[in-house]
Formats: sequence, structure tokens, C-alpha cells
Amino acid sequence: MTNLATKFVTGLSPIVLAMALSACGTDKEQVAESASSPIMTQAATAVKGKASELAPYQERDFKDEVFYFVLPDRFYNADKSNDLGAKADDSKRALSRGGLDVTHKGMFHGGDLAGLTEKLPYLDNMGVTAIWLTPVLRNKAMQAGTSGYHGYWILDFTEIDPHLGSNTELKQFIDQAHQRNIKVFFDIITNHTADVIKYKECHGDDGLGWLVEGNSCPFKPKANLENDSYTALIPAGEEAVKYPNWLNDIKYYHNQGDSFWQGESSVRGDFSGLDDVDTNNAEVVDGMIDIYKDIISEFKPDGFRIDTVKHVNMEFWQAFSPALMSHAQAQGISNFVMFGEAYSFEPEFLSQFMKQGQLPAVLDFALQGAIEKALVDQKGTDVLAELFAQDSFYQTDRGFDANYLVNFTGNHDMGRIAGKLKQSEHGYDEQAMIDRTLLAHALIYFSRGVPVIYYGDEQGFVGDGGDQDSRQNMMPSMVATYNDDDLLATDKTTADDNFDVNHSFYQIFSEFAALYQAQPALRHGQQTTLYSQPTPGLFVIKRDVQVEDGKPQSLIVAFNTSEQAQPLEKIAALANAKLIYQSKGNEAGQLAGLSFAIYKP
Ligand SMILES: [Ca+2]
Ligand SMILES: [Ca+2]
Ligand SMILES: [Ca+2]
Ligand SMILES: [Ca+2]
Repeated sequence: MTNLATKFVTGLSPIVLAMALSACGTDKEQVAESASSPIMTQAATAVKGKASELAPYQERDFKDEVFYFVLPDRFYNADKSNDLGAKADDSKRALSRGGLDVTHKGMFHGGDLAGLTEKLPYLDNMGVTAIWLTPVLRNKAMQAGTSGYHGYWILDFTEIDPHLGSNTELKQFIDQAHQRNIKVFFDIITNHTADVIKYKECHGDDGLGWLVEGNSCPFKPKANLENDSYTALIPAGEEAVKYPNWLNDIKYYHNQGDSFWQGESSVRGDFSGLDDVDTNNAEVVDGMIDIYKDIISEFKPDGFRIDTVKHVNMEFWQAFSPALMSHAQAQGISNFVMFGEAYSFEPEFLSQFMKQGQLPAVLDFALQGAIEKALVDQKGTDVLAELFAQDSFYQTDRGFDANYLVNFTGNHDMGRIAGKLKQSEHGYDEQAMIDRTLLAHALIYFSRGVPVIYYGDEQGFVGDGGDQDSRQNMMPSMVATYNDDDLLATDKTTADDNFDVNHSFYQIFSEFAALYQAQPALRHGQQTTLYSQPTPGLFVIKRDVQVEDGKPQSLIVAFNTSEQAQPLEKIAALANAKLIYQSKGNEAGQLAGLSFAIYKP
């Protein structure tokens, strides 16, 4: 271990370093024995797990990745010249100009692709091996008083938003990431475009106002459309603002008004006015397939995260998924993976997009929900056992299974796990929030599935809630409601630069990454629950894998969600197990409160 070890033991939340045996080449027995002392500062060998030490990205398995999910606008502004988006004299892109207000949480803040490129070493050193960007395609800059800084309001599916940079700059970013052996994943949308189409009945004959109370257009069911439908129109001057051109024809949209998120409206309704594409139309299916084939051909990303998959009909995915997967293969991206976002906490519901929809993976909202119940709401660890007991739902006949699920603790819509702890009725103090946030992250790294760090979590970001409140700046922020937050494990605020490689979370996450990369069982192992309980306390899992030389590797990971130390004697499999890692110092035969440890049985 380099100087990392000493940083840990002096940090706010000391991590005890009985460093991963295969990473160190240290004698196994010696590591296990010395690990029984509470805090170790032993000199071990260098930390492994950086992308450059892994298999080449072209060959590397999806299950080997540590993801970092980032909103480029909120990350780092390396090019002030693009802060307003399109140039003032660029009439073709007029709707993609403006929206900058660094004091407003719902406006552009200036971050860009050049900033991401500049900060690649920061991500690399944390053990990030794959970067997932919010959508980067050209947006409508303003809708209903806020801006498209998040990227989900696309006008042009062929070029990069001018606030973020150019197509060339995106290629340069990907090239630089690939040179570090880091993968790049795009966030794509097929469900909707920006809000351009209006309804006469809601917005008047010119489409520019609101005739309806509450500023929403009630959903009109398909069965009644002959008698009761909206008259869709495009306001003057906006008839040709979308690219490719077919997207400007209102016949390719559902035009049934706003979704109320249930029944037919969930698939055919507008997402708060965003034009809902008629994904039931065969020409639209082909058009969307062509759009994203072209994106793959032009930029050669390593995969896609797909937005709002439950708001698109399943038949669409059955055509789209295989077409894109085979196109990526044909482009030489043999390990291309797509994972869908379906906001649901039910494994059976989520799994249908992998099984019927033929997507390789989905974001594991159900795991996020179980982690929140266990660590924020203080439910028993049975909630975790019950969740993992449903993993067989994800078994597909194409080789994809629960090990491909994408694990996260919070996100840009629901907010951060630290924010949820802050708002909890349990009134957690800072140390409790630190311990619980770190344990939540240990659960996403060391349970089956692929971990995602939500940008800023590694700097102790908290946030007042979800959506705009959870999209703080890494660069110095001027948003008052961000800057009044008490960040975890640091005296800094979001008004400061927060690319702090000495933040204890940054260092601990890099340690997690090193452990993850050192142990095949933690990335590929089949998971079985050994112990859970109806109250906060122990949750113990076993991960079993056949490594390449045919030898089985098994590891046991024990988590303690209680504030009190727990005796391990009831876990029979741990009787003669050797300790590989523990996040806190332990008394013999115990696991400290809000900590975890990894053992070799
Ligand atoms: Ca900029
Ligand atoms: Ca609309
Ligand atoms: Ca839809
Ligand atoms: Ca605040």
C-alpha cells in the first residue's frame, strides 16, 4: 500500500487495510492474522484497480466496470466560449442558444466536454472504468422557464449540444478516455423529443399560451380519439427545428396529451409536454434504430443507458435492442451493452425489459429501494434478502442475468442517499450519515451487479431533495441552496472547487474499486444469502465464481446495518474464514456497527 493507507487511518472514517490478497501478492495467512488488529498501517503493495491495469476496454466484460454517472453541465467548465450554446448568428440552432444562469439550479452552468476531458485523471485515480454521461445531443435550450442543461430535451439527434462542445470534441473526449482504458456510455432517449408540438385545445391557435387551468393537457385515451382528440400543431417558425427531418411530422407522435403515469397514458402520454414519439409506428421504429445506429457508427461508444424504457411499448424494444446490439458488433464493439431505466422497485417488472425487451441490463431501482429501506429507514436486513431472492427473474436465455444489473444508491431524479439520510425522521448526525453513505456504497460495489457512483457522492455531496436539488456543481457553485448544504466529511461547501482527491470518500471509493478488481468473485460471483434478520444488523452473502483456470473462488461479505457491533458466531461459514478486508476495526468475533468485512471461507 502506498501512502493511501496512512491517509485512511487519519481520515474521518478510517478504513482498515487488510488489503486484497490477490492485489498484493502478500501471504494470505499473514494478511488474515495481522488484520485482526484494529487499525493497520502495514506497508502493502500498490493499489490495483485503475482502468489502465485491467483488460483492454475492447475486450473487458461489462461486469468488470466501475461506473461514474455525470451531468457534464455541472462538472467542469473548461471552455467559457460555449457557455451560451449556439452562436448568436446561427439561425439553424437558434433554439439551442442561451439558458445560462449560474445562480439558478434549473439553468445551464457552463460545464462541458472539454471539462470532462480535463478531469479524466481525477476519475481514473478513483478507479472509475466507465463514464455514463447524461444526454449530450442538441437540446432546446429553454422550456417553461428552465433550461435543457440535463440533456433530456433533444431537438437534434445528429449533433452535440453547443453548450457541451462539438461532435469533434465528443470524439476527442472518447479518445482520451479510451487511451486511459476507460469506457464511455451515452444516455439515449427514444420516448420523446423536446416540447415543440402544441395542442390548439390547450395552447391556443398559435400554440404559444395556455388555455387550460394548471398548465397541463389532460390525457385522451386512444379508444375515444375519433370523438375526442387534440389538434396538434407546431408554432410558426418551429416547423423544421428537429433533426432528422421526419421528426418534424406530427403524424409520428401520439398527440394524446400529458401522461398521468398510469395505464395507457404511461406509454402514449407526453412527459410534461415533451412530444411523445409514436413508437408503435413501424416507420418510427426504423427511424429511431437508424438514428442510434448512426450515433454508434460516428462515435463508437461502449454502450447506452436508455431513458424511460417503461414509457415505450415493449414491441419497440424487441426490434430496437437486437438491431442496435448487432450493429455495434458489426462496428467492432463486441462488448457493447445497453441498460434501461425503468422506474420501478419490482424485480419482476424490471426484468421484463431484459427478457421480453431483450435489453442486456436494467438499472436496479429495486436494489436502491432495499438499500434505502435498510440504511435510511432502519428496516431489517431481510429487505435485502427478499430483494436478492428474486434475482432469478433476471435470468435470460442470452447469457444476461442479475450480475449485469446496474447498482446505484441514488441519482439525478430521486436524489442522493446522503440527501435521503439528511431528510430522514431519524435525525442522523454527520458521523451516522458518513457511515451509512459508505455502507450503502459498499452494498452496490460488493453485491451482484455493476456499481455506479453518482458524481459528487465521492465529495460528500448531500442535496435538499431530488431532481434540480441533487444536481450540484463539482466546480465552484453560485447556487445558494446548494452552497448552504453541510457536505459530509469535509469543511468545504459546493461554493468551493470539489475535485478533492484527499476527500475520504474519494479515497475509500478507490479502495472499493481496488478490492472489486482484485477479486473475481466480487464481480462475477453467483450470490447466495447466508444470513439476514428482521431488524437492523447482519446481512451476509456468499459470492461463488469459477475463475478461468477452473478453480472455484468463494468470498463471504458481511454487512452490519446496526449501530451496534454484532457477533459473527451465528454465521457458521465464517468459522474458519480468513479476513480479507474490514471497513472498521473489530473486536475478535464481531463486526463493528455500520461496517462491513470480506472473508475467504
Ligand atoms: Ca463551457
Ligand atoms: Ca409538446
Ligand atoms: Ca411514450
Ligand atoms: Ca441546501
